Amino acid sequence: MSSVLKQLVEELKAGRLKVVDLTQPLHPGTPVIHLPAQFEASPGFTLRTICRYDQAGPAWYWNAVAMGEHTGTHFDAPVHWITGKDRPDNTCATIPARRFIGPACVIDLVDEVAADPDFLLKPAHIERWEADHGVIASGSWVLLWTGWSKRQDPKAFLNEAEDGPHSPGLAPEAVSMLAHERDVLGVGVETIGTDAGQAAGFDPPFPCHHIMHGAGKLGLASLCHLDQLPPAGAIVIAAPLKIVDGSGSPVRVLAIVPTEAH
Ligand code: 23J
Ligand code: MN
Repeated sequence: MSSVLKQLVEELKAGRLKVVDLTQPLHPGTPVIHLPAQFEASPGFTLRTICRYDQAGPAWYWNAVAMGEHTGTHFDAPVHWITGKDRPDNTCATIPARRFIGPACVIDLVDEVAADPDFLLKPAHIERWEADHGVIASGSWVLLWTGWSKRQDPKAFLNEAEDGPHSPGLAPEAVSMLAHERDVLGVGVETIGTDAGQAAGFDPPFPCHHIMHGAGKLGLASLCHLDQLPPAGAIVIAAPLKIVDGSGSPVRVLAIVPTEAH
């Protein structure tokens, strides 16, 4: 057995490594993104009980579930966006499994977002993180710790106004830097989608989707518990359902975290 894997098991058993669940509960009240009215909406989560130890099945309980692929804590595949439609291995079923695990760089934006719900990550914020923790390694997940998941009321989470939703995200220059200069695995956020609430009006529209997926990169949305991660040193595991031709999938996102780091 590999000594690293043996050590992993031992460290987990001893509690020197812990598993942090970065996933929001998935239920009929889970909010879904509201796009402008001319676009078709994505259905939220529904659960229909087939039977529960009753005449429809006396000794068993099971449900039938339905939802849009991009519901709750979910994974964005490159094929989700038109810019990523011709990339190789761009769907939930064809992305190599190796890409479902990577080191996490967690950028603390809690104060910035508390002061401005439309806060956008800029290259200078990435450089500030790198000055403290080193250059973001290729193949890393970059996670935006904004505190947004504390907004448990769907109204506050979506934060919609007359002029559209107001929630934080990334400026196009920061997305470009991460995709092209750092060659990250992808970006993960606490908000409903990887783009800022106002991103429909950016140039290009929805720059995180446009640029990231155009570069074959991945996305994670509606994460939580990022406050339990160190800025560097955790590993994130996020494997979507193997939906053939799938553009995304609800996902259980786990982080392996050293306990002494926090
Ligand atoms: C479709 C159109 C725009 C957006 C999205 C989906 C998402 O955020 C998503 O869940 O991928 S912004
Ligand atoms: Mn999505």
